[in-house]
Amino acid sequence: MPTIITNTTPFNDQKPGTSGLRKKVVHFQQAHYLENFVQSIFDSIGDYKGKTLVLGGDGRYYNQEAIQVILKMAAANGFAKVFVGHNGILSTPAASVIIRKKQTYGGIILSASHNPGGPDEDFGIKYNTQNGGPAPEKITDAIYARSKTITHYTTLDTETTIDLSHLATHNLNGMRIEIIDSVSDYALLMNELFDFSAIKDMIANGFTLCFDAMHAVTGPYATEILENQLGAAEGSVINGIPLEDFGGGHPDPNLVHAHLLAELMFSEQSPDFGAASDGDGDRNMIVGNNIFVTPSDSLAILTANAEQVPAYRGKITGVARSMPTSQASDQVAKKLGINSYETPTGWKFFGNLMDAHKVTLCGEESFGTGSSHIREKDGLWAVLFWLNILASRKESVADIVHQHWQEFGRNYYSRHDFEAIESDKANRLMSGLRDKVKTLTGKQLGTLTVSYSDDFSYTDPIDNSISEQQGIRIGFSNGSRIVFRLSGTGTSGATVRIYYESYETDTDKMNQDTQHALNELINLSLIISDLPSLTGRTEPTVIT
Ligand code: VG1
Ligand code: CO
Repeated sequence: MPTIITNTTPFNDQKPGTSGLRKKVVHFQQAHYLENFVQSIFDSIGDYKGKTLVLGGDGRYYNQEAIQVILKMAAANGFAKVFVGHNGILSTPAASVIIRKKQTYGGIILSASHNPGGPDEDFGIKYNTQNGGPAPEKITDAIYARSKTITHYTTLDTETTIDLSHLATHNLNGMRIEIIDSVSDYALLMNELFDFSAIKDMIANGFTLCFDAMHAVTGPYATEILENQLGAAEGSVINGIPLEDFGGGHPDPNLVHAHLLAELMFSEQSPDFGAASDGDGDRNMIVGNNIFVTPSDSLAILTANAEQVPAYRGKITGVARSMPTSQASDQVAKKLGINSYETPTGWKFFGNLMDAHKVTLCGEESFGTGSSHIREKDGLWAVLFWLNILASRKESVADIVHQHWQEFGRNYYSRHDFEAIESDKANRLMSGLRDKVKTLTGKQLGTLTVSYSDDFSYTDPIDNSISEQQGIRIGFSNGSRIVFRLSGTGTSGATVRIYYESYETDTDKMNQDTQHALNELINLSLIISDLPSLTGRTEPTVIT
């Protein structure tokens, strides 16, 4: 029988960040903490009684326990049905596929994405709505408000544990639970979008690849699609078994954290193509033999080559990028005569544009690319899009990238992260910048002239909602930019992110070292922000 639990401290004390609530596992393990947040979600999403939910996570530590808690609460709160991924596993994009395909009311995804996992590391929870995308700010704000005042939650008074390890159906106090295959609906959709037979032929003719699943959620998805369906040699997927602590690694697909793959791709033994994905499978890194493709370039290249892919041929209405993402995709949109949008960081801002058919492709500099096939970014989808282009153009990754720069110009791009900075110092840095940008426009800084400077504010073109203070932008008359913002996904201290971009159309200057090409902007950013004196740091923690 449903019971109501009262006196439920501790409450959530933090506004959910860029994608959901993320905290240390021990924080979630406090009595009532997870329950309070789940009840806050239920209390903020409208009339869910008798409806269906999707539930799964990236397999990190505490995934299984949290699923049992949520199932009992969903039953006690009156949901009719829950689809749960086999063994509790669902990648973020697969959850989005299933919400859309089964037309459920929404879904709960358990993940802290690229953050490390394990008893001393991070856990997270996010809610997706019936379009399959992250809840918009209106809902996340309501969840947060509720989580601060909640006084009770409803759950079942039972010790029952649902077996997640078999594909079966269960009845929990009148609610139906269906344990479903985590991979099949997703793999089927990928088959519909891409020319699998062309990719299969390319692989059969000797094309080699390496996919690093980083012991995170994409292992089973990549093994099924790349090895079983497309015929890549066994062992092409490395670190393919999901582990609760991701093998002790940081499941973030970049050259720093996926260093084994990076070393391979820049060695004599390099396969033709390399890729990696993150904790929950929504990010991707693309690497060719001796060449790393920046995520911003990747978005631009996919857009420029969409004609090569059956499902996208003649169907691209526009492309959207998050504000800190380089302007490479803007160049392509201009040439193709399609829409282009600049949104705040976080996938939730793309949902309205895709629902309204204003854009087809979306991307972020943080290794996120996706399309309107779902409402989340999608790591393996980006890998398959690249493989489809390679199969169709029959050129190498390096050739395709170099030709792209020749045609559209090259946007040198880098992000410098300063991690674990005391929050008050980081806030002081940002408020100082907020004041400074008011007077920078028109000023000469070194060899550069500031053409605009502001704290980015976004008005959603569909629902007119306004999101303010989304990052400091300083744009220069030659197309270069510096962007400053604070991370919304960390769990200890603050992370200051500084993004640099410069635009080069001179073909003789297109093969410089990136950090060298951005040197003037890097020095300037430290002067403008006073970062060294405010934080005591001079070197970033991570450069991507
Ligand atoms: C980071 C990225 C952002 C991305 C977000 C969620 O956010 O910069 O582009 O949308 O992570 O990605 P922040 O606020 O730390 O910069 V994921 O793969 O964690 O869903
Ligand atoms: Co992710």
